[in-house]
Amino acid sequence: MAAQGSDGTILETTRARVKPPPLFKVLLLNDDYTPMDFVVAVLQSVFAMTRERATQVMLKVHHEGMGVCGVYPRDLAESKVEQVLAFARKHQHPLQCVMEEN
Ligand code: TYC
Repeated sequence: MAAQGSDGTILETTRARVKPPPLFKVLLLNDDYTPMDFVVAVLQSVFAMTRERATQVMLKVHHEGMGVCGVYPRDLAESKVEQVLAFARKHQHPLQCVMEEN
């Protein structure tokens, strides 16, 4: 908030608080049809994971139903989801990917 001083200067009476931008988790969902090695390849190419890390995440999704691929600002999360879905569609796999506010 601002107030006017007696000499006309503007005084800041409170500090401007700017919220940090919201972050979104990108989640991969399990299904019964997408091959495991395809999921590993997607995680490596879209999320820049090593083969070892991608295998861990894929197995977590396979056993637990979903898993976090990464946490990003909105635009980047939307782009990652689109890349995964486009790649899956292109290869006719039903792999699903969603984002959720953190
Ligand atoms: N459940 C799949 C299978 O047995 C593998 C899989 C893992 C699919 C992770 C999707 O997000 C996924 N072939």
